[in-house]
Amino acid sequence: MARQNGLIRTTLGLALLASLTLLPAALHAQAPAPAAAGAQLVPLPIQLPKPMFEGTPQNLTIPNLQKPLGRPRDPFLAPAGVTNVAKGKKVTSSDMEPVIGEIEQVTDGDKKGADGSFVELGPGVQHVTIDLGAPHEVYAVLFWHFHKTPRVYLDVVVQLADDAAFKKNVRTFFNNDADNTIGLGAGTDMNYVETAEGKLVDAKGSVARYVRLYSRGNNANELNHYVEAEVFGRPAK
Ligand SMILES: [Ca+2]
Ligand SMILES: [Ca+2]
Repeated sequence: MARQNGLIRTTLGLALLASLTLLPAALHAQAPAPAAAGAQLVPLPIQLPKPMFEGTPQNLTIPNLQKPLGRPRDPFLAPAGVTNVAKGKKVTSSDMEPVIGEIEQVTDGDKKGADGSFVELGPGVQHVTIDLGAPHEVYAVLFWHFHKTPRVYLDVVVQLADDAAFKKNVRTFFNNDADNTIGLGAGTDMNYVETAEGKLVDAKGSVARYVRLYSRGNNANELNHYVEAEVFGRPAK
């Protein structure tokens, strides 16, 4: 009986803990975004590279593929003063000896997309991790795997975390690994065609020091590429 009581206490304790854990999330969901409380919202100062191809590819047989918008992406609003805080920041990777190029090219500011402008990582699942150097409020992650020709990169996942090993406070903001090949959980986001606009992922002002991007090859080959990755944010208060 004593044992049973102990079990009940433990269960109640866990239930209480769970409700306490859920509470801030529920509050956060209802509260206006931090910026909405008086701060001025302006479009992100995004600088796009020149497009390297025109039109929309029709022959891609990729499941769950997002239809191209057919016009420029809508401006993404964030507090005034938010900039690309990833430029020149340290990048590490699951493949520190790239097939082509250097890992530093992920944040070197060159996003032109021609040969020589991207780093090529080995086949299969690979990731790159950007260290912002200190905790930042992150509003958006914008990245170009490759935009010389239309391609679809597979199992794209974007995460933020408090530590370089991605153990502490890991948050996922994009995941199109529908069948959980990578093992980070099945994602519900759509596949998309790479263009000069890059892929913009809303990170909702979350505070983090580390940003990680996963992929698992693309529709043309098993290799992984990065032209550039940008993180729009500002130092956390
Ligand atoms: Ca670059
Ligand atoms: Ca998959």
